Amino acid sequence: MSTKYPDAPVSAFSRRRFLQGSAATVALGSMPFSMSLLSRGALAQTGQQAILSGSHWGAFKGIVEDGRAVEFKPWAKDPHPTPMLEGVRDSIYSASRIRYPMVRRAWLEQGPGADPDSRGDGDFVRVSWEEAIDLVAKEITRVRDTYGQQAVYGGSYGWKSPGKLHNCKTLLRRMLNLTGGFTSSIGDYSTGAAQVILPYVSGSIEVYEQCTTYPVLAEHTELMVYWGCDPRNNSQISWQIADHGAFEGMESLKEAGVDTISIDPLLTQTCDYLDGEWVAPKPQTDVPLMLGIAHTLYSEDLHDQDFLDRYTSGFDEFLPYLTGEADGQPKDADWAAEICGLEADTIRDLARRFANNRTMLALGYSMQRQHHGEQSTWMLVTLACMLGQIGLPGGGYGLSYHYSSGGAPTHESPILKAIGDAAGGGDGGSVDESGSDIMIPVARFVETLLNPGETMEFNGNEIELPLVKLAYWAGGNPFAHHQDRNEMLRAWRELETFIVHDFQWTATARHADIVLPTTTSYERNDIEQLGDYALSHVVAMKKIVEPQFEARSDFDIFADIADKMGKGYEFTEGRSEMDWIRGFYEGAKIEARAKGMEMPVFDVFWESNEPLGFPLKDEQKYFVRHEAFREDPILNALGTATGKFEIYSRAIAEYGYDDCPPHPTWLEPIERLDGPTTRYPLSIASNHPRGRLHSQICGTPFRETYAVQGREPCWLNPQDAAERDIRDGDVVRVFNDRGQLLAGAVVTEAIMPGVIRVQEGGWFDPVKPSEIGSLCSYGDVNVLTPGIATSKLAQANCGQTGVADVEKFTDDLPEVTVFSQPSPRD
Ligand code: PGD
Ligand code: PGD
Ligand code: 6MO
Repeated sequence: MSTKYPDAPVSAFSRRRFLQGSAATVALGSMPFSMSLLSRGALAQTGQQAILSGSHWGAFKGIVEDGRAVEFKPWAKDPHPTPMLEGVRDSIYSASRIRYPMVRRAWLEQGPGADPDSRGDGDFVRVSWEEAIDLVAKEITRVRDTYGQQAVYGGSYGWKSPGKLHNCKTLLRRMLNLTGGFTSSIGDYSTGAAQVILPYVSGSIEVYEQCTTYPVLAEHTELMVYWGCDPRNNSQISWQIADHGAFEGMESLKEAGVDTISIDPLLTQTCDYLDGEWVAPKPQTDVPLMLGIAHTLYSEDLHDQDFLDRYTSGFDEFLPYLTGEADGQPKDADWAAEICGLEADTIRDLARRFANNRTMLALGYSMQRQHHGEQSTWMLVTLACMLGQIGLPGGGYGLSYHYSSGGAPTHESPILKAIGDAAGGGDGGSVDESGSDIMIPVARFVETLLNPGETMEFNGNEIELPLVKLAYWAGGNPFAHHQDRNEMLRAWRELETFIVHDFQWTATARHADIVLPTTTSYERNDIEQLGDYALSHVVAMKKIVEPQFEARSDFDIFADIADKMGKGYEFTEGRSEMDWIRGFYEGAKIEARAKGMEMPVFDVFWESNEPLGFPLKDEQKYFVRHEAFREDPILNALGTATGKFEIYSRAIAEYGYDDCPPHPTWLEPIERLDGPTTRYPLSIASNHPRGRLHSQICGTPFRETYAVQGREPCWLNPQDAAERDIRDGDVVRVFNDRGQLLAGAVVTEAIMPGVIRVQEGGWFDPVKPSEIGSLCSYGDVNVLTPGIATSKLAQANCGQTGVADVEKFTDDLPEVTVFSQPSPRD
């Protein structure tokens, strides 16, 4: 078995557990300014500089020698730095760096839309910045004039880098808003189904809101259930600068001896760390499992009827479905066991233990990124309602324990302002002539390209899909994040122009017509907060090195494009990079003063080279989600129609969607392990990677810490490997009707039989780029996943749905070419 970090299977796997069969706050006023200046002085003697900055991976000091970043040293107070920081530094110098503005040859020589099949074949022509800016401005104008403003798509979904100024997606929308309208997107790929269903169920989106904090869990929780939830993996990163507070939180659970169960087809790092019990249901069958638990609670009178009466509505409408009175099928443990592959006794045992302990149900996002993904989130909340512990210390449910260190206590800090997208302030905004928003559900862009003019149902509304001819991406990597890559390639042919800003030659950049090289965060100045929930510090994100090659910041690029279109001043407001940063800080300083805190003047903060810390109040340290609602459900009513948790939704009933009934329901997905009509034997878990943030830093040498024969790893159980004569380290072909990829086998007991794991975010590297269905030689899992929507309610992505088969690859191994500079293929 492979033992490499960080993709090696968790260490202490034990069959016994397989049940299938201090980010100490720097208080205001005690900031070590003088110390940090001293240490910089000491470094200066060695010819080095240590420069503070921050990233999705945490705060760090960039060690610079002769103008080159030689190391990113984690901030001394980071409680659990991620080894990925090494790859983050490498992203500045990687071989996949985009060096110059480039234009696809056919587009440049023959005009927009020419030879769309040659996208991805690497035949680019270098142009000057002046020419590039001119081409972009003229092309946006041409498309708007020819087809209307909706033909420009600026939804540009995806991650980016933190920072309140250099937010490339906001800057793109700012430029497009100021110069005329565009089609935008709504929702995201992370929680697309949950964030739409939850407002009906609990009255807010919840997925990005604070959970009951760890100090409360450590004191009160008796049973912590991680359900498709692996914070030790997923909290390595954050949307803002990662604080890694979840690691301290998990440490406190371990010290307190809290019992842990992990319900997951994989033995997670969290389960391993907490020495938890591993319960492995078949993927995509959590709704039957939850129903089986709910049925046991009800039939054994373990449910909390008082809670249901006082704090919920619609249980009576759900009950006939649960008991089988409505359809003749009781959703009992025996029924559930048949579907999810666990023993019925295991299911009954889970129900009893949930009810007899102070239990926290921590749900990850993966299972709402599945066909009918709305149902699992809804059913989990229903289960928590039946247990009746919501709003009690250490009980109930939490939806962000795995994400950006949810559960790490929130500090008393001001909110930093950020640059805006100028919506409503420009010539068009993302509105059409009638004044209504043009927005498509974010995961439905391919469908939009293929079906302009058609009507789509979405969350109780009907949307007419716009005709789109130009797509503009700055931040995000759609040729990694979107599903069904081959259908996507077909749809892309409808575009006349595809413009991409990035700093690395991702598959997206390779499939673009115009590619503009941007700086990494480490080549510009910015400012950001530490921790999405903790909000414990403000961090100066200082420029560490000069821009490489001809890279420019998105801010400067968009300012020039706006200027070409007569809106340069409106874009920059006449302010420089440092003017904006200083302005955000000054805004926070005013807010802090109103809260009784004094922040240092900007120059002192900037020069200190240390994050600026804020205090933690007791009431925030010991925060209990939904406590106020529990105390007084009338005064603190939830934002739902009834003010209570809705187990039955009248609004959803009125929509009449066949794929989203008005109470949580088990609906067969299009395919799953052992599903009734499923054609392939293995379920694909496309988990979020251990050694990357999605596709980011895949293009750096850090990849070598997990790649197998230079390819993305494919985990499989020894049983499945033996049946196929596959050994650890072999190159395998993973395939289904939608596509095929090569990967390197990691044979491990840490994954249940019948399931394989190919992490999302591997760079798409088609052996024959112009051929749809071509073999991906590195291992982009989204050549295999379906592009369908979760349901008409959310229209979200189903990246965690999919089945395939695996075989040993014995042909000549094609080269992996995606990590070097593009060049024309034969
Ligand atoms: P990233 O690799 O983070 O993936 O998909 P997303 O597109 O967000 O892409 C960010 C890109 O922005 C990178 O190419 C990076 O270089 C670039 N970038 C970073 N900083 C800057 C900058 O300052 N300027 C510019 N111009 N570019 C910058 C993630 C998405 O994938 C998400 S969030 C989820 S949750 C989904 N998960 C799954 C899944 O579980 N399973 C499957 N099969 N598919 C998924 N796709 C989704
Ligand atoms: P995943 O890795 O997709 O993470 O957070 P999310 O919770 O969606 O899946 C979590 C767990 O669910 C995995 O252990 C997986 O085996 C399990 N699982 C998959 N299918 C099923 C199922 O059907 N049933 C059950 N019970 N379990 C299942 C994603 C979150 O992570 C998001 S949205 C983003 S944008 C961030 N991305 C990254 C990242 O790319 N890399 C790292 N290291 N960390 C991240 N954190 C964030
Ligand atoms: Mo996400």
